[in-house]
Amino acid sequence: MMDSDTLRDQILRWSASLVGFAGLEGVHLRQPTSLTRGVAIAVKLSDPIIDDIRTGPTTTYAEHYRRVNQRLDAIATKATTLLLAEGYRAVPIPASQTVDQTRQEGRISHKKIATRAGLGWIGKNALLVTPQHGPRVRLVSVLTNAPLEPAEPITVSKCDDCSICVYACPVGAITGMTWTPETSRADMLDVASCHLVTEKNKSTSGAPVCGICFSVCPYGRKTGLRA
Ligand code: B12
Repeated sequence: MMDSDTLRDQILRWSASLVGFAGLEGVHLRQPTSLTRGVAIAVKLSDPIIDDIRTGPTTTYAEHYRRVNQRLDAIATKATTLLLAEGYRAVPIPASQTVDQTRQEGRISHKKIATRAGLGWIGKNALLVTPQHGPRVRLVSVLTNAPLEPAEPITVSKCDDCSICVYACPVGAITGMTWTPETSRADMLDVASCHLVTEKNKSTSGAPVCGICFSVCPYGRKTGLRA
């Protein structure tokens, strides 16, 4: 029998920064599943690397992005192996995989699993913002039928009147709308403009990244932290 604390402690020992368990009953996912729990795993990004993102992504950030994705996928694979060995079903969702290019969607939204797992809220920048590290985290998820204790979902944004990310976006892709679980991504973000700029950055930085909207967030910065 895999209890929640044992699994959380093990995943943290694999050097994850945050772990939470989401109850998936009644939650709409792009790819429907009979699995009832989502394990949300976050790895914190390096502050000096993120602080260096000013007018656009650096090659160091692009490399960090790749390495952190590899680390997240390795942690998710290990957690899956552990759950399978205990007799449960488990499916790792890749950190960074777009399965629908037209709609720009992954198989499952890590951000949705993460808010349901109590890790944070969706900021005006349309990213998961955690109390501990702001939006300076990357995410991965594992779906399972293990009877893990689900967290209290987070449903309220703490961005308040802050709009720093809205003004910082180089292509004006962020609308500034305050998130609730009913807010659609399209209400918050012009995905086409954001996608265009991340693709353009591939040729200069080496990866489809930007990062300005999470670099400027006061919740992640060591100076001027709001909470
Ligand atoms: C496709 C994709 C993109 C596309 C589209 C962006 C987007 N926001 O969807 C493009 C190329 C533009 C992009 C850009 C970026 N991306 Co991207 N991207 C993805 C990917 C692969 C899929 C996203 C997806 O399926 N979206 C579908 C929509 C419907 O869902 P969503 O946007 O995830 O979340 C909405 C809903 O879930 C809802 N919601 C949240 N909780 C709940 C709860 C309930 C009950 C309900 C009903 C709804 C709800 O709120 C959100 C906003 O409306 C994910 C990885 C993944 N599998 O999740 C990474 C991911 C979202 N990207 C990420 C990042 C960091 C970026 C960039 C900063 C680029 C970079 N790395 O430098 C930019 C920032 C864009 C931005 N401000 O949002 C991170 C976000 C980390 C974080 N702290 O949140 C992710 C999670 C990758 C990862 N492994 O960490 N990305």
